[in-house]
Amino acid sequence: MTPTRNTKTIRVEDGTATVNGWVQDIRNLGGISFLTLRDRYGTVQVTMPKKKIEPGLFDKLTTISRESAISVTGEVKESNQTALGLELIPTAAEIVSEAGVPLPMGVIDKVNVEMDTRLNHRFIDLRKPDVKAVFELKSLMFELISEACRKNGFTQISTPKINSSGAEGGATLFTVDYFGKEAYLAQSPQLYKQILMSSGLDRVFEISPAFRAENSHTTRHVTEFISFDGEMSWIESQDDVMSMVEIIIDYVLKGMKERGAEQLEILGKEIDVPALPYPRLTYEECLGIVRGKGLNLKDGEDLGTEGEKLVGDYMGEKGFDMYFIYEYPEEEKPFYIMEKDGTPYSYSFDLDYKGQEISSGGQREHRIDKLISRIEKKGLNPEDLEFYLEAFRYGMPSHGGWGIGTERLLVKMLDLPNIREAILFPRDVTRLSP
Ligand code: AMO
Repeated sequence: MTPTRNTKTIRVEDGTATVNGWVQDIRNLGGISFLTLRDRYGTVQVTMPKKKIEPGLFDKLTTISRESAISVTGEVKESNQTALGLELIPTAAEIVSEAGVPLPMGVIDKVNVEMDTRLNHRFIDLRKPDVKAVFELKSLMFELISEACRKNGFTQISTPKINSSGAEGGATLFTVDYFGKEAYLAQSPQLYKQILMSSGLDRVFEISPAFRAENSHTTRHVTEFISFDGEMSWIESQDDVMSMVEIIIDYVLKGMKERGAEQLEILGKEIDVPALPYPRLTYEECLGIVRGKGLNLKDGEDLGTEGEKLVGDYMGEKGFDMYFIYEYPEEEKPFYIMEKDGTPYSYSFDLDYKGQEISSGGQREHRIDKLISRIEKKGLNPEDLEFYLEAFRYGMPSHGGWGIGTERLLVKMLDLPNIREAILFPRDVTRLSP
């Protein structure tokens, strides 16, 4: 039987082989025609000298529309004219599914297609090797995150995405009608990963969708993203959390560089792996930096996109792409973050990568009385969070954790211009389909 090969596994020694793929291009030069067959890994040239190919087969393969899905069987011959060093002389072909004409957008044409058009026809956009490469790299990133977590004793968890309360503030909650009751899509696994700290599963991680009703039309906000969350018990301070985050990020970046080399080459990108430990700046220090660059933020004010970018420029000039900003004003941070007693600050941090926040985290308030005061201070009703608070009443260890926006991490790693480039089917204020 003829072996089925792809453009990565096909060899001259195969003698004959079947290759499945899409018709990328056909060139008819009179006596000879060439069909470029593309699959997941690359392309192979199907060479058709008119005199040597059975006429019905020749006609079939030279008139088929571009991007049709076909299966070609033929002799594998050495060739010094092709990148693979071989070509396929067809003996049989099956048209698995013919592509309509015209195509909604081109695959290899060198015209700039609007992002909206690309997203509307994402399956065809993904036929472009560089678009596909991003998602192969995203898959590798998830593999590396899981590996790094397991190596450090973290257990993978899954927590509910339809909930009775939010955790990250009311403004970005999506409401769902849950059999007549009001429910919310999870903004993060925050409350559940913390509850689990009281269970003895003392290091947990989750990679899951997070939903934010974020009415922002920017290149870094979407309404559904994949969050990588971690939570760990028995910490002495938030330093323990920052150290863990940097160990994991370092593992991921090194792994991407090594194991993603082929895809990175398709993209023409290199990943720089910042040295450990990542610099740590206090929020106060950052205020000084941005003020020095002309942005007059008040004490306690959020650094915002502009401030983050200015700190990024400052750190970039010093050769640092990745750095922590810690001890934010407690007013800026959610109720679950521990206050730095006697100061307006908190045990919280962000990890910024090339001038953009990719992660937030911190030490949590595990003392029930203080936690309840913080909930009230934020204008929330502790009764609505009773399912969460109960876990703090029967022996809750000190703990802390982080949430990383995986697409933001990937965007910065690959210098992509828009978060939508890192999401197969993005959801934003105006997009709900495909
Ligand atoms: P935070 O709300 O800062 O923290 O979110 C964590 C990280 O998630 C990413 N992110 C987003 N990515 C794309 N689009 C959005 N709309 C969006 N919103 C957030 C960012 C951000 O740094 N529970 C805490 C984390 C913790 O303390 O453990 C939380 O969710 O990269």
